[in-house]
Amino acid sequence: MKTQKATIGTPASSGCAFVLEFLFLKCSRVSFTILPNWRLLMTRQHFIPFLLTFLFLASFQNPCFAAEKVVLFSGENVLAGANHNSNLGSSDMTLIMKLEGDGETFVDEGHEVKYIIPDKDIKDWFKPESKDSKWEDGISGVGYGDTDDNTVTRGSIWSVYTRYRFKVKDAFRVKKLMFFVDYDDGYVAWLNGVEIWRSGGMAGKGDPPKWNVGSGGHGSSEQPKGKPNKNRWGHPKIESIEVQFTAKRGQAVEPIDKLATMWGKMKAIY
Ligand SMILES: [Ca+2]
Ligand SMILES: [Ca+2]
Repeated sequence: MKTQKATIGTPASSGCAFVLEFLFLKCSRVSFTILPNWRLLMTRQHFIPFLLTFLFLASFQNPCFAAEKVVLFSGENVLAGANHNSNLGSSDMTLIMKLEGDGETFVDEGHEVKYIIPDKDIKDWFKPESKDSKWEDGISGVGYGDTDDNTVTRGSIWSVYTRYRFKVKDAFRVKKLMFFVDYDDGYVAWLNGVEIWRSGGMAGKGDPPKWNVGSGGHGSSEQPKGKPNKNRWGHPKIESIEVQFTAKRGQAVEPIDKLATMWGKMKAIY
């Protein structure tokens, strides 16, 4: 199993953060050994205004400062996955995702899912607040071929969009958030609207792919479907990453039970 560190949407792990850290360390000690001419231009009292100005300008000029952070809420969250096929003649398609925090499973094979087979681009469909009430209901994974999908779609399709709601009791207690994926042929995954990872065959890191883009070839583990199949995540074809995130209170979306209660009250009134 290949494990990597997620870098999309995590400014702290970017190269520019390293440069800033380097400048801060050097400047705060007023050593300037690497940039000796700065000693003539700057004193300690000038350092803070300089650093603030630098950060302000950099936030406009360097996209790494504008990167969105992955957030995990103490409350309702949405994991979204786009599954892309290599071509319309492909005999199989699979996307099974697992998200766990410190060993507690939030999403896995067998989890309830809303899904749609798009025939055009759907703006911001992966964002938590996007409406999915008219999408199909299913059980993860969604795909066809290889008898590894709990929800079987038709073939000859470019993509399937999937959305999974899950609750976290206390996001501040989660130290290690892990994402696992079994896929054929390509995917992009978002947590609460921010991309956390995509397969190597999916170009355009950070941008949602068009609905009819091909993914390049990649085979799944082809482990039989289950709810979940516990053998799946130990298979050598499985890829995993540790997701860097920020914990927040609140929630990405209204809880389903709250929406149902509100709808029930409205029906009772009218
Ligand atoms: Ca395929
Ligand atoms: Ca499949």
